[in-house]
Amino acid sequence: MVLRKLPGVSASGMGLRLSQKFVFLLFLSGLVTLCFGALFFLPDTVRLKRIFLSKNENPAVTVGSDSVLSKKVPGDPEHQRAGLKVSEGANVKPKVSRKPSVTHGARTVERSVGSRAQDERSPARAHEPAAGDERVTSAAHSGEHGRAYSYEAFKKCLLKPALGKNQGTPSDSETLQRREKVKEMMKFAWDNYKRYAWGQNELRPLTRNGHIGNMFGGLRGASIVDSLDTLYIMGLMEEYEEAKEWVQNNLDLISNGEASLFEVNIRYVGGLLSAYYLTGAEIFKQKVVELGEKLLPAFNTPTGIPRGVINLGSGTSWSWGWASAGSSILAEFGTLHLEFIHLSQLSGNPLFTEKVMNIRKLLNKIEKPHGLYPNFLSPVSGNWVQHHVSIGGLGDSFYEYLIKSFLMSDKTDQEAKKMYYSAMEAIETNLVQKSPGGLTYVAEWRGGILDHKMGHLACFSGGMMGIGAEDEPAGHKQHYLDLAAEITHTCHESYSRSATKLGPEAFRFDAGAEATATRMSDRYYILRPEVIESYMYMWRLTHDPKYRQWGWEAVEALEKHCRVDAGFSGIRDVYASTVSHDNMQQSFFLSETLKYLYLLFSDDDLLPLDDWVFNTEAHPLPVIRKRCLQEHSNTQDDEQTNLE
Ligand code: DMJ
Repeated sequence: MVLRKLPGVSASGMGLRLSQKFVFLLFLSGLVTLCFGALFFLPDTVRLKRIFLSKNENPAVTVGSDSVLSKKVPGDPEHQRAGLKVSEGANVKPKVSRKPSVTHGARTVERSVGSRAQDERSPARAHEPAAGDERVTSAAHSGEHGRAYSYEAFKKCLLKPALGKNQGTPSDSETLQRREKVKEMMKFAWDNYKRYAWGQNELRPLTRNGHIGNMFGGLRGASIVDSLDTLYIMGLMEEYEEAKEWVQNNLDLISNGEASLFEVNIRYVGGLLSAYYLTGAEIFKQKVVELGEKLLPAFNTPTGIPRGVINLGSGTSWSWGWASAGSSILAEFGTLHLEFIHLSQLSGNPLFTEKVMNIRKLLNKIEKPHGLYPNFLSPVSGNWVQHHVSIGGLGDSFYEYLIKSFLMSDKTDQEAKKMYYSAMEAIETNLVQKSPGGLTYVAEWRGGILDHKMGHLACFSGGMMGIGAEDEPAGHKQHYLDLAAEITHTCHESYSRSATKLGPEAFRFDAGAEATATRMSDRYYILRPEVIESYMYMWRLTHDPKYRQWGWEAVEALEKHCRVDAGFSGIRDVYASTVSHDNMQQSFFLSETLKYLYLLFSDDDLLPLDDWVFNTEAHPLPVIRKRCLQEHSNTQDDEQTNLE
């Protein structure tokens, strides 16, 4: 209908005067307010009320945690907005409190050897109170967010049985014997932990006692949680049952200690998640969701980039003292994605996914020098703090989680894929080098200047580039496979050039060095897995027997130099034929090193790579096949309804 403007009649075409229109609008807005107000008096069960009011019933101001780039607050602490605790009950107005960050003096904490990302633990605090979030309590507890997770549906969506046709038992006797040897090493490491350090975090095999450390915020039993899946896949069922029972009865999550968000995530969250997916035991699901919720306050920063350290009791978080200008570490906040996506899956709570997608969004948008991702980022401004780039410590598992996010999403997460391949391109252009002796290595980059060093931690990248080769967009699959093989070869060289046949913490390619450590402080080996991890992936991808051979050399070296009377220990100098032990059996030795060795000597159908993705602590997490899961859950719902 075309409205014609008549003389003396207002443009509305309704034939009303301005004053009449005003009265009419007043009446209309009064009516709307009245109707909306009436909703509050309806009983909770009325659908209309739930539709209009549910979201805001318990308003939580999640300052920073949900903020995205547009909400970025300048670096001035005055601008850091504090999150709010939500009062119980509906319609309680949130109080907005502004609190500048408080920087405390650095405290001396023990040297950490457990992380690619962290070499020192002396956190200086920058407090920001935990923000309340109306969605923190998950469906696993409240049943508010979607239907309960269906383990049955998950099992149906796997392409193959998790443990293979025959637990991955290899048919040739030599490989079988080697696999049995690795299993014996696991049992030996476990038995000694159990005997001398049960319930503590790690075993000190020389002094025959336990170690608690300060990475896990008062949580105990790191070796137990880290070992659950390894024991299970090796068929050490009695030991697995002991471990499960300990989790059930003794894993106390009510802790008030200061934890590394990264370490708790990769070891505890990762360990419990994979134990749940492999066994279906509800206790693991319950514990992991509860623990996941305790980590959420770390994201309450102006950008939503979490800080490195969190008090699991109060939710207060702060940055590592050694990280320049209160920055967060790329390999720490970039290594949460896999676990947090699964936390949302299991709990039905989308908050976990939102937190990591926010990190992704920021990293995708931010300008990158030469396409590279520096290792330090301010959680306040969302800007890079220093231009140090490394595929080893501080950066490493961020890249790993990009490609694995893509694989774990059943290859639907295109953003992760794109970011991964552009990062690889930038790394290849700027960091990948060939030594005079023909060894390919990945150097580090400090504001445009190359540091010709590769850390043991960086040796995981052979395996990573290998699994990434398949989906390389420009059809350069073989190129990436070759690069992966060359890097793995270089890392093997770092082992074979030492007296012990174990590799140093870092090796160099300058001043005449070729894959050897030049500094005393780089000569140690602490039972790390990365080189063996790459052998395992390269074996699966190529079936070149040299990878099994190299793995076996590592077993022999571990047995000869690291096995002591009461467990396995790291060594201080890989070039000394008379070794000095560091008296520590790291939990990742049980979780990663021995697991990767066991898989190396197993058939490929034990944890097949088209169904499982390993987190950075070697905990297998299943590929999420959304449509399939939905279909099977629907079928289950229908069956349920038919029964009723
Ligand atoms: C493990 O905890 C993980 O692999 C982490 O990503 C890096 N450091 C150790 C093993 O070296």
